[in-house]
Amino acid sequence: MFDFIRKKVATKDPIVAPQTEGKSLFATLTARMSNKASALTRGLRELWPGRAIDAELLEELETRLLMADVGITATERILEALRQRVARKELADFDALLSALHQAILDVLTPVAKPLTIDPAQQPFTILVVGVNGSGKTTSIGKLARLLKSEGRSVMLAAGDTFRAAAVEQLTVWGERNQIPVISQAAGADPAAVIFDALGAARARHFDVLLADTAGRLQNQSHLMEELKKVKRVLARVDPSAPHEVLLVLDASQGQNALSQAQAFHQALGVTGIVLTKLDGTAKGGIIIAIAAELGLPVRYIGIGEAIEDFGEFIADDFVSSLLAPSELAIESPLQPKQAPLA
Ligand SMILES: Nc1nc2c(ncn2[C@@H]2O[C@H](COP(=O)(O)OP(=O)(O)O)[C@@H](O)[C@H]2O)c(=O)[nH]1
Ligand SMILES: [Mg+2]
Repeated sequence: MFDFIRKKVATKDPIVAPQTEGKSLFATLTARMSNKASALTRGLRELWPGRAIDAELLEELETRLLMADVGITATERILEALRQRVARKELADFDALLSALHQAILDVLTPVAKPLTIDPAQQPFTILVVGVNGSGKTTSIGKLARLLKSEGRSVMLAAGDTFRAAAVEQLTVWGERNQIPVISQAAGADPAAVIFDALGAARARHFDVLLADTAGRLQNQSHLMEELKKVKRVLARVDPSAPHEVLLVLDASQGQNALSQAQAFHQALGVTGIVLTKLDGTAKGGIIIAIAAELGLPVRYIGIGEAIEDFGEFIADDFVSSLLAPSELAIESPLQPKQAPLA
């Protein structure tokens, strides 16, 4: 609990060393995810005291996977793997089932757990950030900028969401927090022009990375996709290899909706990487398994809260551990009875 408060206070100061990066990012995620009522395995062990792993238990698990938005394709793959192991009598007890489940999910996620590599030959390495309104684009840009800066790279931001004045302001605030330049124009300006100018400026000033923010909502979806395609074309005019990454930001709590967004953006723009945000606020983290099984797009980063350090690379094994963690690990949950200190 105090650890949690300390983290919250620390976020006021962006210069403070990251506290939730690497392993501990997933420890935080475990705590935040297992607060959610529909954790995949909650209560399952108690429902099955001393019983063999049978078809009924597998069916219950199947229902829970579907409810956690794992989707039909991935759920079938996972269940098939488990059924085979039950048939081979490899799963003697509940713990064996859990570790088989862990492995089966990992088999789906491992191929997509590909961190973003910034090619230094591409200068600036241009990342076009796309996604629907509210998915967490601007916030993720702020967090990613800090991560890249902490790795010693110079970063510039482009305020390509010109649809709302507040969007430019929000990005400017992230630029100030990270002490990095933001290229912007007035609201209503042509986003392609803003991002074109930014690429020119980042090139001239030898920046390592350019992160371009975009709008998530226009008159309708085809307007949005046309605008984003134009941004891509214009970038390629400055540098034929740009953008080097089309990073799609998805809100995990959107469940199956996130999957259809991924399909639409991928079809229009050729998405090369995914950021999955708001894993802290949902019991539906399973959507990433569905996306992995359906689209196979690389998952680069995850967002696990609003604070600047609540962000990091996607590590499949750690993610599965968070997803399957027993609820007792929900140490930060205010719903958990406080433990008396050991005297
Ligand atoms: N809980 C939580 N909130 C997030 C996360 N990422 C972004 N948000 C919040 O989601 C809201 C929308 O984010 P924003 O970056 O403005 O979305 P955009 O419209 O795609 O640019 C803001 O209130 C963010 O603080 C996350 O990983 N967890
Ligand atoms: Mg935004």
